[in-house]
Order: sequence, then C-alpha cells, then structure tokens
Amino acid sequence: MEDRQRAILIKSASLFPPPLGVKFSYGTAGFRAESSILSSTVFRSGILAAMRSLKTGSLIGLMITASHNHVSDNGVKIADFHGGMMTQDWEPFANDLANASNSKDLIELIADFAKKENIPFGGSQSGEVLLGRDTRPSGEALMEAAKQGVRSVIDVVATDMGILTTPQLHWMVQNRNRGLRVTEFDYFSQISNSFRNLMELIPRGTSPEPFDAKLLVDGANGVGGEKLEGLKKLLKDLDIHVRNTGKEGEGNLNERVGADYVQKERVVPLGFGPNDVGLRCASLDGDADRLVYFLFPSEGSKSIDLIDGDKILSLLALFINEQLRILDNKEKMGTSEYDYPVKLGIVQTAYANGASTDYLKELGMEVVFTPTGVKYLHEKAAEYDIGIYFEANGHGTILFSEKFLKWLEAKIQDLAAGSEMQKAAQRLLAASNLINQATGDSLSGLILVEVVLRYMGWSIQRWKSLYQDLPSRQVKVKVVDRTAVVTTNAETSVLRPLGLQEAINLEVAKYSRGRAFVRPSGTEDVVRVYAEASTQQEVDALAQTVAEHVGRFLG
Ligand code: 16G
Ligand code: MG
Repeated sequence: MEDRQRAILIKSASLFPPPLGVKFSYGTAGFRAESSILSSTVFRSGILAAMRSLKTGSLIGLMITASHNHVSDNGVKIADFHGGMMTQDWEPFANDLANASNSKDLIELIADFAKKENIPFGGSQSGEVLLGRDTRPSGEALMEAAKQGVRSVIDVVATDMGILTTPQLHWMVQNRNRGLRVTEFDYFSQISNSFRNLMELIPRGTSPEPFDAKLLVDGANGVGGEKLEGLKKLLKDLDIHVRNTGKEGEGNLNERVGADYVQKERVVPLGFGPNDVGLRCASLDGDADRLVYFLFPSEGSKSIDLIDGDKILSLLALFINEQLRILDNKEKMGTSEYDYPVKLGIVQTAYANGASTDYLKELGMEVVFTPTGVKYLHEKAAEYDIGIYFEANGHGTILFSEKFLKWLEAKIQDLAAGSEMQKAAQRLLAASNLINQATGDSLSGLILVEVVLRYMGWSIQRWKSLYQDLPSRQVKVKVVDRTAVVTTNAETSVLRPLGLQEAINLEVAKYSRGRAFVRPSGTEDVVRVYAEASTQQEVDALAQTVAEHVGRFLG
C-alpha cells in the first residue's frame, strides 16, 4: 500500500474510533447493533465495500438498515457485484476490520488483506459503491460514516442513493453491473410493466367468482410503505391501501406492526381493526425484504390467520409448475427439440411448516433444505433453472437461470402466436422480470402474488385452505454463549453440546407428528427453539421441555 493511501486511511479512521469492549460479528445479515455504537463499523464497512469494488472491478452495494429490529438499532450489510449477499469468504475479514481496536491495527489488516487478495490500491482500477439506507433517524449520520469509509480508498467513489428498501439496493447493484439504468423509476417501471404483461395473459372468464381487488398493506412504519405508495400509482387494476406508512402520527417503526411482529405474534398489527374482517391483508418488514399475508377472521378475534412465507412459496410454486406443465406438453409440441428438462427446485429451511413440505412433495416437487438466512437459500436456489425459495418469515423470491431465460425467449419466438404454450412461456418470462432476481423483495413479491391470485381466481380464504398448517411454537432461550450450540443437517440436529440432541429426540418421540430443533440465532444472543406437533397444547409442551433442556445443557 502506498504512503498516500496509508495516510488517508489513518486520518479518516481516527475520526471513527471503535467503542470499547464491543465485539462485532458479520452475522446472518451483516452487522447489527444499537445505532450509537455503530459509526466505526459502518465507516469500516465502507472501506470493505470499496476494496470489494476494486477487487471485482464492479459496482458494490452498501445498505444501512436493521430491518425488523427496534428503531434505535441499526446495521450495515454489503451487496456483492451480482446483487446478492457478500461472498462468505470475506466475512472473516469483515469481522477483523470491525474489531480492530486502533487505527494502526486497522491499516495493517487492510494492507495484509489487500496484498493477499491482490487488491490494486491506487492502481489503474477505479471503483464505485452504491449506498442506501432505511428510514431510521440514525441512518443519516451513519450514511456519512459509510461514505467517508468508501472515499478513504483512492479512486473509489461513493454514490448515495438515499432512502431505499434493501431489495431495491440489491436490484440496483445487479442491474447496473449488467449495464442497465437503475433509478427508482426504472425499478418501478420494470415491476409495473411486467405486472401489466402478466395481467394481459390471464385467461378471461375462468374465475369462478369476481376478484376482490382490495388489498390492505401494513408498511411497518418503514421504508416499504412509502415506496409502495409510489409504485401503486403505476399499477392500475390493483386497489392497494397502505397503512403504517411511517408518516407523522402513524406510529413507530416495527412497533406492534410489520411482518416479523405479525408472523411471530400472530396478532393484528396496529392500524387494522374490525372493519377489516375477511379482507386480504399483507405485512412488510422495516426494510421491505419480508412479506406475509394475513386475514382477520372475525370481529371478536385477537389472533389472525397467518399466510406465511411457506404458503406464498406454495402459491408461487403451483403457478410456476402449471406453466411448465403447459409448456411440457410433448404431444402438442410434436418434436423432441423442446424437451428441455427444466429443473425446478424448492428451497426451505427447518422452520418451514411440515405441512407445507408435505404438500409440495405430494405435488412431485423437489424440496431441499438449507440453514436459516437468505444467503444460504439464495445460493441453493441458484443451482436450478427455476429455484423458488422462501423462509417461513417471508424472505424469498424465484430465481430464473440465464440459460433457462435464453431458452424461454427463443421458445416464445418459435411457438405459435397466441397459443397456450406461448402464453405459458410469456408468463414465465414476465414473472422473471417482475420478481427481484437479486434478493427476496416484499414489493415485487407482493405484486406477483396479487397477479397469481387473480390468475388462479382465488380469494385469500381459498389460498389459506391450500393445506392446514401443523401447530407450531417458537421460543428463545437466553444463554451465556450461543456459539456453544453447533448444528448440522440444515440446523435440524445438534452436534454440540453432546447429549442435547438425544434429549430432544426423547421428547419428540412422545408426540404424534412431533418435530423440534434448536439453533443459535444469527442476530441475537439467544438459542431458538422450534417445535411442531398435532395440537397446540402438545406443541407448547414440547417447545417448553426442549427449551428447558437447552437451559440445562448450556446453563
Ligand atoms: C435475518 C436474515 C433472515 C433470517 C433471520 C434469522 C437476511 C436478509 N435476513 O433476518 O434470512 O431468517 O435473520 O434470524 O438474511 P435469527 O438467526 O436471529 O433466528
Ligand atoms: Mg428485513
């Protein structure tokens, strides 16, 4: 590293001293902490993003958000050149950077890593980092810290995109690196144009009942509601009413609102009431990368009927499968040239309700499991021609491979104009343009769900009855050291502490359709317990005893 670069880094790093005695970890979704202690970490993440840009010769993204967490928290994560999560190979370096206790150690770390990775500091290569933040008040100052980090690397520019949803930033990085225009208007236009294409491809007169266009959306008082207000102006045919938009007097970010609250607590979010009984409702999280639907079943009821990520996954899988079935009609095709063995894969985590997995498998779909966290599911889904992934908590999308999309475009040209097969191919292409290809996105996911419900002619009640969820329960156990729990097989069994898995097995065996697993959280200092059984009473008891075992083994 040349002297000029070293001097700039030393000077700027001295403005962002790290807090004493705090250990940061680039967890499931980047660094997260109370916002007042984050400026050094965000500054250093700016340096990291700039280095990644020099290394890859591409645009890199940096997002400042703490998603569904409390408004006083914040966080930072990096979007890699492809628009997905930062390569896991760089996570140890991210941790070292965040935890370097003084500027001198920091500079040495940077110099060593740059040498090892051949990062051309001050060379001919230039770089760029695209930055976004959610609506948290602390975001503004942290954005400045991030920009200073980026700019302290010579020849790397920082482009501030202002307030964005996390998926918008990922989308922008992906598409800019493909040479496309990526303003917010481009993002909205892509969604609304493909929405219109899909609407035009809905067969007329097939729906058994008139479709209720009204949709109520809980924006978690975060960035998603505000963006949806903008997007909906371009979407005729949908009657979207956004609540909890975060405007003055509407309430606080994520406080008794939002997808995480609705999915975990199964109660009506603030802003919804008896007048909404029977209506189709959806909920986004604080940075708009999670989506769940819900239904307020009756006036007296406190709880809601939840339509979680598993059911969104099932609906989308049915739709995709149906288009593939139409396309795969060999008799009509009359030629083997079209027999492209499309590989459709469904990716879930251990949190997927067992009833959803059974349902998808009964339809003949290939279902695979990964550990919790978008980065794992996304990577797995990308192995298929069409990979559909969703976590029960509402993170997910559908990925279409380049190869499959090329094939699809060629088929659309070849197939008879207006034929059913051509329409099926066009629907798949439009769906690939609609739903975010960089990461799970509640806004594009919501619009796709809406159009698929219309295609099916389904009410939310019909959708809900696709299968009956098994009763489940989640509890968390506070422990001294969550890393003492080591799991395997996509988090379904515990390797360490020794004996804990055997204890869980004995409990599970007492119940019909019993299932339970424990895993260390990637975002909080807790061990999480998940259980399923055939009745709520049984599952509550199962979750409770498993939690007690965790406490005993880790106590
Ligand atoms: C983060 C992850 C999410 C995961 C959750 C688990 C992303 C974008 N988000 O929100 O995928 O389900 O963490 O949290 O990756 P936990 O480890 O605390 O249970
Ligand atoms: Mg989120």
